[in-house]
Amino acid sequence: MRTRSTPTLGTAALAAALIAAPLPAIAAEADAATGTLTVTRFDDRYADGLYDPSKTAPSGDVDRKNESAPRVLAADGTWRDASANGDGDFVFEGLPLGETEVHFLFPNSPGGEVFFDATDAASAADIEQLPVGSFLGSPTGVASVTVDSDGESLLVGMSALRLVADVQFADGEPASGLATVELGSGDSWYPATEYDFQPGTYESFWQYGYIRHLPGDLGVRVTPPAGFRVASVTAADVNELTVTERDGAWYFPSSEVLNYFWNPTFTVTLEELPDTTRPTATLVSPSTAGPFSALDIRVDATDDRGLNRIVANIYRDGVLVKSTQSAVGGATSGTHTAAVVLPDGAYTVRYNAQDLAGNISRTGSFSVTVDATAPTVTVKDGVSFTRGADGTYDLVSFKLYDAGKIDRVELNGVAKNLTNNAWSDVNFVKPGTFRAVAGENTLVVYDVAGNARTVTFTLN
Ligand SMILES: [Ca+2]
Ligand SMILES: [Ca+2]
Ligand SMILES: [Ca+2]
Ligand SMILES: [Ca+2]
Repeated sequence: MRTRSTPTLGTAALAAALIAAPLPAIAAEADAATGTLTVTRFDDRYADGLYDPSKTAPSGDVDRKNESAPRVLAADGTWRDASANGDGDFVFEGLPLGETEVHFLFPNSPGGEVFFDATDAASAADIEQLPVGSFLGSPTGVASVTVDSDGESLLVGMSALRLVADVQFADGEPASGLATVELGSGDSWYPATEYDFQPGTYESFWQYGYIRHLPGDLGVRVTPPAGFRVASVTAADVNELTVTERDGAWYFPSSEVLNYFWNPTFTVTLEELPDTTRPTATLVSPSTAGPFSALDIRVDATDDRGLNRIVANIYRDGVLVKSTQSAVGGATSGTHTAAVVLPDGAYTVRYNAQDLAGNISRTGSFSVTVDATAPTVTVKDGVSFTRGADGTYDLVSFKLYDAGKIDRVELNGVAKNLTNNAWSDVNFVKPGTFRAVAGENTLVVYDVAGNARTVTFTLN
């Protein structure tokens, strides 16, 4: 809690004020028309921008007239002085007509308070902040009044409200380094800067220190970082304050603030925007239709926020025969692999990925063939093809068969590529042809899927 200090008017300034007193020559002009200006100033302790001592602030305080004398710069360029009368008002009589300035020295100068013109105001929306002027070098709030012979009255209030915004993420972590946090009062928004010593806490400053706010609706608005939105805004001092939203900003009425020099705090909570972007899933393997002796499945996936799982399901004739998946645990990229053994046949691999929000990627589909059966090799009959029997031959020919197609053979380690066909042949093998040798020979027959059948035989 602070106490209000007296105006910072030093001895030298007082002396200067006396020297600047009205000049007798001007005051004595015989028929000059003059006017009277009555000034009332008040501390807006029930902070509604109006002078109404019948209303009580949460602290128990009420509006109170302030008897620190304003200084009047009359239309003739002279400074005028008046003491508070019995009602606590200042009556300046005999003022020359015309534009007149009324200066209010800051109790905690400069800028420790804000002055506002509440003359004829029906609500805080009608008050107007006084610009900063100067009385003998000291900053003042300065009101301008046109004095006429009917007399004028001026009602000026003083407030010292501060405003702070604590901005945090939903997990309570401070939202540090935000580009745009603004605190508002009157018709103004003030960019707020973050305290070095308190991350996530923002306040508005001007050349004289903290911005002091006009009574009325006190507001905050925040531009959340990309991917976030404002989840909630609350405000409190020692009590919870009533916050309402309009036009993307949040306000509470200053009349709820404990006292007119208090420092209420907004708490702005940011949350991540919902994840509406689905993952992408890519089939890395198989990359051809096969046939494969076994399926090596690999699906890679990515998501903007985090993956839950990657799935690859295998169908045969539209019926699910095998389901495989990997949990990813929230990483933004992941890989699912599965080695699947299946009966021979034609299959469809259907694959996708799901993110943590439940969005599912486009489901990909890929057709493959499984062939886990090795080729069959039979010795051909007929004397022109084969001479000999039971694994020992002068000449031998082989008939090769594979439903998934014969690809190639190796005879004694030497490869011979064959046109890929279900049926194929290796004919007229005898020592000296096709690397065949007298004695033991080894024939390995491969199908397209890589399955191999090995046959050993002896040539005479
Ligand atoms: Ca008030
Ligand atoms: Ca997503
Ligand atoms: Ca086969
Ligand atoms: Ca081939």
